[in-house]
Amino acid sequence: MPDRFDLPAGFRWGVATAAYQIEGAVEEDGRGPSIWDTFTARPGAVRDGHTGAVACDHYHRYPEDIALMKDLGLDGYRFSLAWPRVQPTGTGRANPAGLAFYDRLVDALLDAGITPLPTLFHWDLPQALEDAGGWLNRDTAYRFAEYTEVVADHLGDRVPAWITLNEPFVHMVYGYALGIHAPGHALVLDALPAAHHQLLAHGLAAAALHRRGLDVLIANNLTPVRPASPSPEDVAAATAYDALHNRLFTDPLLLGRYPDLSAYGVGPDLHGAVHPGDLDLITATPLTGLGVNYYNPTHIAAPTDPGLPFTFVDIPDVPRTAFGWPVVPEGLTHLLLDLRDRYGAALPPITITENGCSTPEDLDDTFRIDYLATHLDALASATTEGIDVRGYYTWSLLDNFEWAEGYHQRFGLVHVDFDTQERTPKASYGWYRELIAAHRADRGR
Ligand code: IFM
Repeated sequence: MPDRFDLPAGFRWGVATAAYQIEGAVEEDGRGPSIWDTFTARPGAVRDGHTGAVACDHYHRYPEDIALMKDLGLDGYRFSLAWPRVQPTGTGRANPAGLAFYDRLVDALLDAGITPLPTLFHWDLPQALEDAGGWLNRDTAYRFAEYTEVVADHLGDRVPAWITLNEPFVHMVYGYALGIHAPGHALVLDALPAAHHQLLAHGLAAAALHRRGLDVLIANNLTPVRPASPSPEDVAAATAYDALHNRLFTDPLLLGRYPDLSAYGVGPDLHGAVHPGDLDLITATPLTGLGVNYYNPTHIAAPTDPGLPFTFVDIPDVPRTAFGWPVVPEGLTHLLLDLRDRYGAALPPITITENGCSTPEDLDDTFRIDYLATHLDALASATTEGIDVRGYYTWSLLDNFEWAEGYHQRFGLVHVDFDTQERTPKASYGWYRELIAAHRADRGR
């Protein structure tokens, strides 16, 4: 008997991936270098010196991967476009061979009955733009709008909905504040302009999509933040962390203002990055949907050193993924209820644009099935409380390049042998297929 969850009719089932994590072919057909090509070449930056040069070779094997998706019975496929494939230096004339790859991909998806849901930016900035300052440079937002126009003009006849950015919080913190991801800057709070310029880019791109009659989403990595204790110090620290992780990237979009960052000694113009009129630009095009990437909650206590106004606290007595991330499915229900409490009528319909876990390289896969089942149950609880959730895209279709962890963290429903590129569906793949079929049998498409 397949698992069943109380999710609405018309609920959309999908999987998610990203270009640099699966495509490979980094020097083919005129693709320009991205910040991840540069970063992975830096000794010690990525575990065991792994790079995305070949990754899952999806650039050549996409027909096989789409056949796997068709067999799963998916409604939608979330993937990202590599900006440096489309505009090798991040600006100017498009690279026809780069666009042709996405033509082939989109057409093959549509032939398989799968709706493409592309993300425009999933962290692989053209290196030439980084050389000009990357997301610390306001001009990158305008270059992003130009790139959006190029791809929307090219694919907008076949692709109805677009995600502008993936996890601008993670890109800012890991890429600009801590230096763990490309482009590798460790600027701590001086990274904040990279948050605003990404949001400005979202606003400009959203307007360009909207002018073409296309739907607009953003995929934010959100976490329910809880204080380690009811003490005023822990509560204040949790409020400060929540402002940085969640509100900084969602308040401007839904409320048209930045949250209070005074706990960080930062004013509302984020170190001068916010110009008059910017917040109007960010909110001018309402989101068709909010993409939520959920992995785990965060527990916070008062700071133990003077650097930042919070400290992370372990969540005790819960299972952990291979990455060491705590598994707390009910955190997803709490997160969605928090969003409704916070934004009320301003909250657009939600799509879970990522959720999944890394596991050891073991085809038994019970851990992943439990993870997905418990999170879908938590999602169903939120929908029965009236939260409008339209779909679920599990991360990820394939084991792939997990950024600073290289190929060590395996998130796929499908095992990839990175020596031979052989794909082997895991038990969770069969479970997900049955689940989708059962949902359709119960509720219709
Ligand atoms: O692999 C990443 C993805 O690129 C963004 N969200 C989280 C995933 C797992 O770490």
